[in-house]
Amino acid sequence: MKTISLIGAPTDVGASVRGAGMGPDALRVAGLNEALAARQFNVVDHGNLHGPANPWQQPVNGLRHLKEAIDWNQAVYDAVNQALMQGHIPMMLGGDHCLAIGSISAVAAHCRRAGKKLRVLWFDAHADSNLSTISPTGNIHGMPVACLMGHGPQELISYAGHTPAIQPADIRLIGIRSVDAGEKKFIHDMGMQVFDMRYIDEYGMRNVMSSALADLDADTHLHVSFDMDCLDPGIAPGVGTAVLGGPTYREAQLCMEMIADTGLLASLDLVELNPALDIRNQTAILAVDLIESLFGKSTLVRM
Ligand code: EXY
Ligand code: MN
Ligand code: MN
Ligand code: MN
Repeated sequence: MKTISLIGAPTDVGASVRGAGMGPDALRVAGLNEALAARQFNVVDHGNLHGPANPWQQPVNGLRHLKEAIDWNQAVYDAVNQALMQGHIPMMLGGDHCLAIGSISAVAAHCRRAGKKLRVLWFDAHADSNLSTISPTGNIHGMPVACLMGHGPQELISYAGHTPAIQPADIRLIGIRSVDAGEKKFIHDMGMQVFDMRYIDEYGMRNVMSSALADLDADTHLHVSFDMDCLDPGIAPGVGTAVLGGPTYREAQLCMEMIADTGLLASLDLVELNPALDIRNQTAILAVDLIESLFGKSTLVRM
């Protein structure tokens, strides 16, 4: 039986809207552990990591809370690395999306050790590809993709032991609909594949996911970094940076089911859930529902 390691990372230091630090416990209250156990996984909940409090400061040199973000990401890196070493599937429960720097750096280091290929599916309303010099906010949760690609403060780009942690060809951005001008240029310069909402509208989620999952093989480590603000705020109001016009419930379910069908999912981030802005924990309940599908629960009746 496969083991899933739940790793809570209760912080919002990467954001300027407070509340994402309560995400891990909201997911537990919504029944995450029980839902995974029902999918025939051994679930080990490591509880919540510890790190610095949110000092609630203005950005310095285009970066808000850099020191705190470094410390939290180190804690996430260590915990995810340990889970991978044990052959577990790490599930990092955020927390804001800056924490994906630590978790995906650990995954990248693992892939290098194991000689595996890496595919990261980054579900988000945002491109998270800002640099301190171009960010309109200085919020580090708007920068993890750039950091993983080697563009960011030294400490945030070097957890994996090699820089950049990942290559542009390793990642697919899905659901994007809010991109700053500087990010757009960065994405084009890097040559990343982006399935933005216009693309999803025109080609349909099935085709998008077929493309995003193309060219995987048994040697591929598939990582999903799921920002809850990817979803339409009509179904997922509990996020700090909501953007209208995201995927519907069925589109999101199709994504999860198509990923499950590959049998390659090996690590996950579930981030940006903000219980302070949620309605009766509905966004956490939705997250658990989607995670069940990601781990193989299917509504499929056809044989
Ligand atoms: N692009 C904006 C910024 O850099 O401030 C918004 C980023 C929001 C990031 C959210 C979590 O994905
Ligand atoms: Mn994000
Ligand atoms: Mn973002
Ligand atoms: Mn986002």
